[in-house]
Amino acid sequence: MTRPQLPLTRRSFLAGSAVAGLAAITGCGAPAASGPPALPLRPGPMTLDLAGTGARTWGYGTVPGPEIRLRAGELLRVRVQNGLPDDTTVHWHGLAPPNAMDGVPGVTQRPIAPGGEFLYEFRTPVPGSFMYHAHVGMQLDRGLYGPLVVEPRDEPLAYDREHTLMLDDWADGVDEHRGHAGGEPGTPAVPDAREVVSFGGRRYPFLLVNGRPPEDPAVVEGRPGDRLRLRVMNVAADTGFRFAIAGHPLTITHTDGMPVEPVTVDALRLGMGERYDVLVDLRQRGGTWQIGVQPEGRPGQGRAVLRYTGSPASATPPAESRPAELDGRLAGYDELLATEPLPVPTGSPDRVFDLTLEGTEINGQSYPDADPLPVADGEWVRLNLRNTGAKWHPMHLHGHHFQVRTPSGRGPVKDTVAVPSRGGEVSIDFLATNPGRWLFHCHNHHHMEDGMVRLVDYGR
Ligand SMILES: [Cu+2]
Repeated sequence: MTRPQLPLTRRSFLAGSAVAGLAAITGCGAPAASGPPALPLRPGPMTLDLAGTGARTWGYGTVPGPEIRLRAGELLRVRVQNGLPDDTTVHWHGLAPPNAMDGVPGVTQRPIAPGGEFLYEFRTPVPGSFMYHAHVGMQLDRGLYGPLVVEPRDEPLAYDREHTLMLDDWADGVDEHRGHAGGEPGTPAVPDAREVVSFGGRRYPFLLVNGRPPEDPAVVEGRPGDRLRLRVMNVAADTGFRFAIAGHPLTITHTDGMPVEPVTVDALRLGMGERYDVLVDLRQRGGTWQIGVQPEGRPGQGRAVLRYTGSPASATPPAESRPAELDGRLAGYDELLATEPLPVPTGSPDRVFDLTLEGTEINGQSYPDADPLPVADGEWVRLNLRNTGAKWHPMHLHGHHFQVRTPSGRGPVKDTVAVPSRGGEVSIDFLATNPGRWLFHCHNHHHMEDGMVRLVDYGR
């Protein structure tokens, strides 16, 4: 997709907002009077080629969908033209748009009917690595997702090339006995179940990187001496991933798009909805190196490959080759230090909610039969999350960034946080500065469909 280029005056921004409000009310995406041309996004039925196996699915033309790339402060204008035989919406995961643009059917907008259109239009002041995806039922478990990158006005990092890698578990449109992800639900990867990190239990026959199975891997290319920036995003429904590159350490610079002090690790762990930006120095002389993508808590492996320019295709590692780095050093949230912490005041928060995650219930309730979490504009809000169940839950807050509370006092700023199982606790703070009704939910889509959702509600 092309990048909208027009810097807007304040006047045209306000005009655009008025149009956006109209679109939200009418649900028909009225054409804007000004601003850059809207990018078309056309969800519809399609076939995804999985190394020769055709998978009938729904997507935005390709899987992942087209990259949307803007510069900080620009106006995102996307006209969704629904070619699906079902209602749809688009959610901008990690961005904090006005509430009416958040893409949650029945909460922030009427769903877009088959054949209908909707114009999403809002400013994107905060740079980072984000995703867009459908937010109706289990549509995201198909191919209805894509990357969204907001570049800073002045890039502080130096690198030669960048690549985005979207990690996914896949079952749509394929015979479930095909594929090579392997393993039945509950098959322990290690003997002691207490040690298993599992974000879900369903069987997904394929593990994909950028829509490609291990037999036909995505290729990341660079020259010796290059520094790569990788934007690694977990868009799976039910699978947490471990990510590592054979022979190449990873330097984390951002989590969920927000900057942290650089820390070098062997591997990443990503719950569903989480993203990490890493820098990778190509210090080998050449060759083709396995990028291992291993599901947490179950067998199988997805992969991509890192190919030094000029290396022969015959040098590609076998699909099942497993980088030893997958067992190497990870960085926990405690080790990540925000370089731009939230401006939380001193003292204590205005509101504290203690939320116990039990199975797929939150404090014994399942959405929509669940109490909203009331907040008021300007408040400092704390969520204390405790997970008594056996699955890790990646909890995602719409419309806000939050700060993970860690001993350093400078924990990472994120929008999705993985709460460990069996008594795991995570505490997060956010500033209620974006009025509306916002979902707070588990990003395991099956858990979300089961009602593992609350509304953060500013009231009226
Ligand atoms: Cu969950």
